[in-house]
Amino acid sequence: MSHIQIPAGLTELLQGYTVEVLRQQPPDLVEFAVDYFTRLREARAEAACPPAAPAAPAAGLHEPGPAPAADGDGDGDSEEEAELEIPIPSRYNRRVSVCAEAYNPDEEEEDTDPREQLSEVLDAMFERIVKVEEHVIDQGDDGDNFYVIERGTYDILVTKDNQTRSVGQYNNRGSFGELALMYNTPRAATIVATSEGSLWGLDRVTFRRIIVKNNAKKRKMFESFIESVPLLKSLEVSERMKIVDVIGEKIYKDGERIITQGEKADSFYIVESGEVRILIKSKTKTNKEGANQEVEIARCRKGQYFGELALVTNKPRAASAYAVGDVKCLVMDVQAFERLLGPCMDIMKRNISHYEEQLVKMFGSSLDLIDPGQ
Ligand code: 1OR
Ligand code: 1OR
Repeated sequence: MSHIQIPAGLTELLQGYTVEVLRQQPPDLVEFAVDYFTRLREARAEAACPPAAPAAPAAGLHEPGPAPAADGDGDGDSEEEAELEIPIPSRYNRRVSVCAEAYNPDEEEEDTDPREQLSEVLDAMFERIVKVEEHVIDQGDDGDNFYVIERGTYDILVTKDNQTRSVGQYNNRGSFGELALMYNTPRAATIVATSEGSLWGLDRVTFRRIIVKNNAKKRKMFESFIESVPLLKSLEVSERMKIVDVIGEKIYKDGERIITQGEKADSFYIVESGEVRILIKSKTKTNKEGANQEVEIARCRKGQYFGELALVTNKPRAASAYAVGDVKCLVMDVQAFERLLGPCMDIMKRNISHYEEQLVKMFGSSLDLIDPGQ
């Protein structure tokens, strides 16, 4: 067995150089190496003595920093930005450079079969058992792993201006720790277990190889649709691209229930294709079985959203949603909703204030509906 120790950072350093060589195909490798490592040293020197601003955490607080591929031209390569980017100083100052890991999907090898990708991910995943109060992630640290929750509850804490506050929780589902890996930023929040728990971790390298590559594909797939969604018009292009990074797509068959009135909410939906009916239970109208009948109150079509009300008001779902014909929806979890849709909150709140007016218009003053808040 060899006892030679690989110095910390060597692999990243050489990978970074190699990736840049592959990206830029320079004619003279030595010349390029001199330039590359000089740039790296300059960036590191700047990172080591940051401007007056406090240490790293603030940098990645609200939003992940500039994403390597979030250049808005949609092709996922951001040559200029990537090269100019100076790494955000981390507590340990280990990150070599942002450009070192800039990702260019166009230069990737052949597409691998999704099943192969899946088995690669599963092979790479490791279980991590956590105790109560254990910090899984500390804000400001470098990103090492991405985590999927198997079980347990976790607090999301954010420190800003020396004040730490809880900004949300994970309850036995969801995943976290993707931001630092996707955007090469320090950890944007602290994640603390509030119960015993179990997580599946995926290392940074595998995460980036598989997930970031898929994100690049997702950008190609959903970019133009996301650009067309009226709600998101007020966002910057780069903000819309971050939405593409976090969304998932769900498909529903005719009549399938997407949201159930009265249930706890954890997702937000945008109709990608097809139509969605919004139904609310009537207090007095009952069906043969004596159950409260539902009445239709709205329809959502392509580009429209639903499921925001419960997330904004922190109440159970006010109504149910059903697919009319085959429906595709883009789905976002509550954490991403809060993190990325802040700028659209005014529009959503304005529309929510119209719900009540419309309700009275539709049903007059005889509101025999089951209180949506229940
Ligand atoms: P990460 O790699 O930065 C911390 O490590 C993780 O916490 C982060 O990835 C996300 O997966 C997760 N802001 C930033 N990160 C969040 C947030 C969040 N929520 C979960 N994470 N906000 C809270 C939204 C409910 C915004 C706070 C201002
Ligand atoms: P949610 O998270 O409460 C049900 O889940 C969704 O139906 C809700 O978010 C809205 O996105 C959507 N009142 C309440 N929810 C409505 C309404 C609505 N319309 C659509 N949703 N009214 C609409 C009137 C046109 C008022 C009648 C109760």
